[in-house]
Amino acid sequence: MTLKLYAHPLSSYCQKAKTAFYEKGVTFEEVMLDGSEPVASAFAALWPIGKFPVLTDHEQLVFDAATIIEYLDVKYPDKLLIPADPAAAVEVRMWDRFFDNYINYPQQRMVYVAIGREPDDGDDGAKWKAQFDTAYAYLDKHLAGREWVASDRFSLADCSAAPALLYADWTYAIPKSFANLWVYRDRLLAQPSYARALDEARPYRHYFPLGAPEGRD
Ligand SMILES: N[C@@H](CCC(=O)N[C@@H](CS)C(=O)NCC(=O)O)C(=O)O
Repeated sequence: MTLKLYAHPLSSYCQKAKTAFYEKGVTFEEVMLDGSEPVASAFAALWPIGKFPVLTDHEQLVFDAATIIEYLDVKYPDKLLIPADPAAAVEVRMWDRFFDNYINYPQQRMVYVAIGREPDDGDDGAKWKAQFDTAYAYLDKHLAGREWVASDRFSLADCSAAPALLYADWTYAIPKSFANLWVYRDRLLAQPSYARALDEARPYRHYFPLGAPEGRD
């Protein structure tokens, strides 16, 4: 297999990348990063930054989930996840950034505080919760009358949104009053490409530090 994705199924950014592979029907080998050897040492040598997912294609290394999806679109242009039209592509990339910066970022901070990896401000995550409140409200408004977040077709931005909204809700529940957001989250969960990535993570759910709630997937 030429394409190797260094990943862990539970990781939000890995699910984002895997959704793109499944959406496009591109086969790859998942190299499991669970801390065990010899993969752990090989990965540390390959990518000392240590964040995953990382893709290798022969000698080519591609890091960052969004860039991996860009790379797939260039190499396998059959079903583009970033529209060919430059203005439409800007919209898709912009919304991809929304999920990384304003949903995944506070979500990761709350988890990292919970596991003691980052300092606890002693305010029960008030700063991050306020960011979620703002982002949820903005998204709910944006999604009115839309099927997908950034394009009339499933795109990079939806690959980003699916795991981001799964874990955001687990971390800081999305209020039921945000009906557009809930319909969109449910639509993402039902998308076969994401459903497959999510199913592959089920055996590892008990590792989610804040506890995986029942019935919210
Ligand atoms: N900007 C990176 C972020 C990747 C990232 O934060 N991955 C997490 C897993 S979801 C990770 O590597 N955590 C391990 C660590 O921080 O050491 C991307 O888009 O791929």
